[in-house]
Amino acid sequence: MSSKARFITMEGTEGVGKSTNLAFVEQYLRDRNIDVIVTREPGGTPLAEEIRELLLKKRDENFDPTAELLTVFAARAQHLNNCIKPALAKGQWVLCDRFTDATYAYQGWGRGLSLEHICTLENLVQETLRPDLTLLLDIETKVGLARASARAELDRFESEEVVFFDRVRSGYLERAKAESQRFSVIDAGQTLVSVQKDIAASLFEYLKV
Ligand code: Z5A
Repeated sequence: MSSKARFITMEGTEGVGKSTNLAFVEQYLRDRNIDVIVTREPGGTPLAEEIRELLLKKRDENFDPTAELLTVFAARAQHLNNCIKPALAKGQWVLCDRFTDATYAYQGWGRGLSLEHICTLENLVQETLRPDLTLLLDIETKVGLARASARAELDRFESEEVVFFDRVRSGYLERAKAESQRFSVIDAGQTLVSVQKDIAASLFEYLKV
């Protein structure tokens, strides 16, 4: 395994079990003496967390989709330059709960914004930085929503219709197909034990390289 610090992201739709499995991935890496920081998007720095609150808060005024897209990338610029890049430069691995694949999936496929515009913003904000590995937890929309509905209060995204999440899921799967080297797609509809067995197998293969 090369000593280069890696940037790993975890993605998926509602109720897919990202939070649960992020902790599993962190422990898997730490058990192998990998110095890893765990962060998330939107958020990851105090200012970016404030922007996250803006994005998730339900309000009477419609959040214009283009304004939403620019706000997501504003948070990302802050997070990248103040957290992710400095950590990677110090040799720390970065495990991030969602990143730009979420923007393609939610703002692109979900809201119907131009994928070319998203690509332009991606290049502007990230320059050449892209995740090295993306674990995509995939679940049938209705099963995921049933799991997520157990949560106390739904935020602005969680209040969307089933068809919205179907589009988001399709977007993620399209991206995984187009970049199969970077993505590992995990069937998140299985029991937690089986999901984590598949994640461990995927990480094992990845760490061999
Ligand atoms: N967003 C965006 O639009 N554009 C962007 O560029 C970015 C984000 C970066 C916040 O994200 C919102 O931001 C997100 C998209 C938007 N909105 N949505 N929706 P977030 O990641 O913070 O929000 P989240 O999707 O709600 O993530 P989460 O908190 O990690 O939830 P989760 O994936 O559902 O994970 P969980 O809490 O671990 O699991 C849910 C429940 O299922 C829980 O009770 C678990 O115990 C249970 N669970 C987990 N695994 C299993 C299995 N295998 N079997 C049975 N039950 C299970």
